[in-house]
Amino acid sequence: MCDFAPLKNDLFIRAAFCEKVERTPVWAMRQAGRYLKEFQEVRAKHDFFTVCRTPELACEVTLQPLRRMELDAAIIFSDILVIPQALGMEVQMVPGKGPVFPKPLANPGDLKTLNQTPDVDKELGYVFDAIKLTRQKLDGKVPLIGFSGAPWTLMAYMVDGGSSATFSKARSWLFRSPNESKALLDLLTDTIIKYLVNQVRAGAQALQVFESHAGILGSSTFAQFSLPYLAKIATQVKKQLSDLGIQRVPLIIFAKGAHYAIQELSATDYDVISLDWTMDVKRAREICAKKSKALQGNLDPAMLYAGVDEICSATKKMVQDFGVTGHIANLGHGMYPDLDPEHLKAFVNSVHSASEELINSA
Ligand code: 1CP
Repeated sequence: MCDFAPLKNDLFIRAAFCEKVERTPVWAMRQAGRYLKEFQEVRAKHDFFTVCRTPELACEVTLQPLRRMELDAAIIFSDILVIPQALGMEVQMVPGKGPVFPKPLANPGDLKTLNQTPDVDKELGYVFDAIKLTRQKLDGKVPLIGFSGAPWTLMAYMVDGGSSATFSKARSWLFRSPNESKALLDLLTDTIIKYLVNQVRAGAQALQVFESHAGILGSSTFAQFSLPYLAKIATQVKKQLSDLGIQRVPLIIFAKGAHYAIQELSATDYDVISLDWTMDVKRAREICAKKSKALQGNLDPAMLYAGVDEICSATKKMVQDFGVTGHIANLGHGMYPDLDPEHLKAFVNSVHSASEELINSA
């Protein structure tokens, strides 16, 4: 591992491990992205995956939101779909449409077209290089988060071939071809474990796993096709990092829409359970406090369309609902492209002021 500057602001790490903080740390999913005009300027010159694959560009867009506001963490700029690419699939990012797979997995027979033994260091080395460069440039300002898509969410894109409201093709696999689905989920899980461990070896100081499409699975389908893989990722990443003698890093799970699984998720090795805005904070707190898990979230991103005064009062209420121990403030999902950066800034500043007020009044 490289030598990097010590952390000047470790609020995020302390909150993730439920340690004492002097204010609540805050960051936003998709804090780098299209709502920033400086990001759009980079994107006007370079294709989406060129930005991901060029460490100087990925580093630059990672740092852009930190120049505008007092965020307590950075997240490396990349995409969850770099894993299907590493397994040999083509993915295009079509402006206005999102990700498109020209040749999705049409039937389970297509599994044999995937690279079963991907060389993660070779195929995804550009992500590790971007992480190293960004750690250097951050110079200890805030921690750098690495991430991956979760197996089910990646399978959903690989089978449906792009965004979908229902991911009905991928869901049909789960019921018509459960064994082949599990073979695909196993391949993804093993690849994700290597990918996340190597992100930490490169310099990532926390990891988030995005199960963005948990909500379209029912609780028993989730229990069969998502949870075991999520659990294995956390256990194995922790074990392998410990075997390598690397200091523990917080692991965050964001299973969007998985209301029914908060209890089960709190029994895995993740340190932080990330809530979307539809989830009940009080209930999640009760469940997770028993397991000493921290929570992340969960302001409705659409709240940032409101005026600054409304944003401040909603944020204050959110900070009070979660309490100041074991809470990382975030939105309940990513920033939308047409949100005003100044409104995100109002959210960030309100988290800081409301949590300081709460701590000082205690
Ligand atoms: O043309 C563009 O610039 C595309 C916009 C864009 C951006 C800015 C995409 C396409 N991906 C990203 C970056 C990205 N994606 C990050 C960057 C780091 C940061 O948070 O600042 C991260 C963490 C992701 C993760 C990601 N990609 C997820 C999980 C988070 C979530 O939103 O649930 C998912 C589902 C994707 C797939 C994807 N990539 C891009 C889009 C528009 C989508 C979503 C497609 C869909 O809605 O189904």
